[in-house]
Amino acid sequence: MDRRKFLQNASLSSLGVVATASVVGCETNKEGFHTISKSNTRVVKPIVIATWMVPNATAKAWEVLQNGGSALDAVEQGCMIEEADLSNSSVGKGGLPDRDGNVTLDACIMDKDGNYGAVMCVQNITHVIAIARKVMDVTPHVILAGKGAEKFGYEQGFKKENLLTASSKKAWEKWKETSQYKPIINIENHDTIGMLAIDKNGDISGACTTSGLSYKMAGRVGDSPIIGSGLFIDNEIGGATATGMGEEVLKTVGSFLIVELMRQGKTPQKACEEAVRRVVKKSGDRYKDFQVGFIAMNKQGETGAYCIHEWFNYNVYKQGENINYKSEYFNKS
Ligand code: SD4
Repeated sequence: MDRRKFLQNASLSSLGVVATASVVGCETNKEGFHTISKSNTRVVKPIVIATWMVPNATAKAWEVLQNGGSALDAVEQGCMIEEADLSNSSVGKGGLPDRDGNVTLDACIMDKDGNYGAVMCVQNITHVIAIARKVMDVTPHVILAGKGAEKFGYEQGFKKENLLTASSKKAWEKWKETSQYKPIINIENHDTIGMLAIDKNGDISGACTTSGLSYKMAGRVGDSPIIGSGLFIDNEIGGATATGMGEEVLKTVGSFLIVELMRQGKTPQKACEEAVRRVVKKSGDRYKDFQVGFIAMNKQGETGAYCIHEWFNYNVYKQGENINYKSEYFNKS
């Protein structure tokens, strides 16, 4: 896909709504897509939405949903595509390391019943999203960190791997020449994947996986694995997920905020805009130097996205089309 071929989101954000109807129920339209109707809107489903240009990941999630899989399986398998993609230097194997040269990964997953699993600061295992799912499914806990999470991963059958690829190692060695820590908007933070899906039953789940900010301090954890910050799902309302400077998302509990704003009646688009404005307001002038982007989807299948600086983009897969959209943004100066 041509990276420059973006579509503007604003006018398209509610394309999930395809017709109006006064009935409430579930049926199949003439294209074979299942629809739900709530109050007087009818919504096409399934739908997948993910941060950044990750068409292979959304395609995988879509395939799972089309085969009748759950939103939970879809987001897990979709995220695993990026974790295994060595060209994505913000996620999984091939992720850029911390200052000491160690690749440390964060991930979380949340299901329709409000269950949550997360791992943080995990080394030597590629598919941390799948470990997060195991934390949710088979432990009495919600979060496992560091060595404990890694040990749990091996116990669950995950294999040990060197996550530092030759090109990431080269980039880190170059960085060490100056050792200057200065995240660059849309470059250094690019491609953390946050994904939301709504399945044929109308249930929503989400997942988020990242290697975090490159050249971070050892032990640093961002927003991505933290419930309510990097991801939040409420199956009554919808879900939201974040990308960009985790420290700033954490301070506003951005994803939870968006879901609560949707609960109060805001569209996903308006809720994302409000969350970005909160991040900006809290930061004083600092927002000029960092990016934060949110995506959201409500129970009706409407989607939204907003960010601070231009060039955040996201993929939506629905009605058989996998499209990358350019997000609306705050800083027009
Ligand atoms: C973090 N939010 O660790 C992540 C980084 C990110 O795209 O989203 N990169 O702060």
